[in-house]
Amino acid sequence: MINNKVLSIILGGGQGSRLYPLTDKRSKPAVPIAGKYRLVDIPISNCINSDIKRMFVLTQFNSASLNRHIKNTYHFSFFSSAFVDVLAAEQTPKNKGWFQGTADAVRQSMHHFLEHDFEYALILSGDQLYQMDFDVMIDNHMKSNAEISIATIPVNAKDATSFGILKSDNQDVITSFIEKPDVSLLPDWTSEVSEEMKNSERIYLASMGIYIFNRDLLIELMQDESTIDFGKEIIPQNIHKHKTVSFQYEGYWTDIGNIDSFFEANLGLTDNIPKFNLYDKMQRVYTRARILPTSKITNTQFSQTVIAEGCIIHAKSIEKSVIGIRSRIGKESVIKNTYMMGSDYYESLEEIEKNHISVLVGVGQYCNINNAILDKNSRIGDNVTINGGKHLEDAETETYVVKDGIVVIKKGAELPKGFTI
Ligand code: ADQ
Ligand code: ADP
Repeated sequence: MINNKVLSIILGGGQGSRLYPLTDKRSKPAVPIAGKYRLVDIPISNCINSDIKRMFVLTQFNSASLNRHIKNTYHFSFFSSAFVDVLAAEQTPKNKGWFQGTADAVRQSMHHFLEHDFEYALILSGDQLYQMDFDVMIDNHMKSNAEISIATIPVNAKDATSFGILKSDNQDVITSFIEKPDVSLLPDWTSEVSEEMKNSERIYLASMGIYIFNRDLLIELMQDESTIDFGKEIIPQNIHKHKTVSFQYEGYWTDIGNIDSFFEANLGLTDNIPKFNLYDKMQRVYTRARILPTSKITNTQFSQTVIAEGCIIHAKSIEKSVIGIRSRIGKESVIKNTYMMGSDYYESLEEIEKNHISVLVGVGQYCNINNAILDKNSRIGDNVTINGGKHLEDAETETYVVKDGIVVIKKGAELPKGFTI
């Protein structure tokens, strides 16, 4: 029952626009992933699977879809102390209404946390794909008498510059830490890692942005208003003052903070043996039970495709794609390397007629779509071609954005018949 002593704090995203335009009309934790989930389902499910059932999600703004999702998904028994609460940045005379950074987000929400009994605060990022048992990490934190624990993972030189990199002694006590080191500094930051990691050149120990703090220490550290971020200030300033331990993890873990990594993580689910296992009985990923009908498919050739419930598909072929809930795809369309998020609703024949809707929600007939993300409720007319790839330069129009060669059709956008990208 140690987990009654743990309160989980999920950092739901800053002002940053790295996932734009997916975060244009919703807060980051509400971004749909893997066809039927939302980003926030990942840390919440990891907590539930680790028997941690008191969670706060900190977000810059309370989008309707985030609140609806949390309210409709995470129902706990009347007799349980479990909850998932969304805390949005509040405007007060002292601040302008945004969380300035991760530590500032925790500081501004501290009064909510302190209403609860807990001994350890587990601080998690909201934009990572992984399945981790926090129980083991908490146990390790207690056994090693640490005041702070950081979950760490070996990474290669290419990735090392985007993370906090650290070194630890043979007791796993962290002795030095540098946030996002310049490539020229890397030779000084290698660590002893397992043979397997060494063979794949993962010789730098990166912070996964997953922290455990003892309650009293967190209260003390949050009193210094000059600290904005955990990675930039709190961790480097405190490793020598308070026992900080590295908890090394070697399973699958990926940061999905930008369009490129988000796209790759989603399409990765179509691999023969995906690194992120949605079929694991013990590590379930929870989401809203929508009670959707089964998917109906006519004349479509599928390969390496993941498809959610409630779809109506007449496409010619779909390859290496993730097709989200309630997706509708017309005949003779060819879809490849695409994440189609699906739709929030079905349009009835009466509605289509009454509202003179010419481009229906979903993908029309004779379309050709490659290297794209189609956000929810988008309307792709007949004979549309979207050919994403490195040949395209970054761009933005009213209906779509091109980032790193990936074409992102905005939520609810309409591409007329014959449109070509
Ligand atoms: P980054 O991921 O670059 O590095 P940051 O941008 O601070 O750090 O984001 C951490 C998490 O907090 C993300 O989930 C983000 O969405 C969220 N977040 C950011 N600003 C926020 C705010 N103002 N309010 C609420 N949530 C916010 C961090 C560490 C590195 C570590 C990597 C691992 O600083 O040391 O290696 O995470 O991914
Ligand atoms: P989900 O969790 O299924 O992804 P959301 O919680 O974002 O979806 O919203 C789903 C709800 O959105 C549906 O139950 C539906 O009531 C509503 N909705 C949104 N837009 C429309 C629309 N244009 N017409 C009908 N219903 C809509």
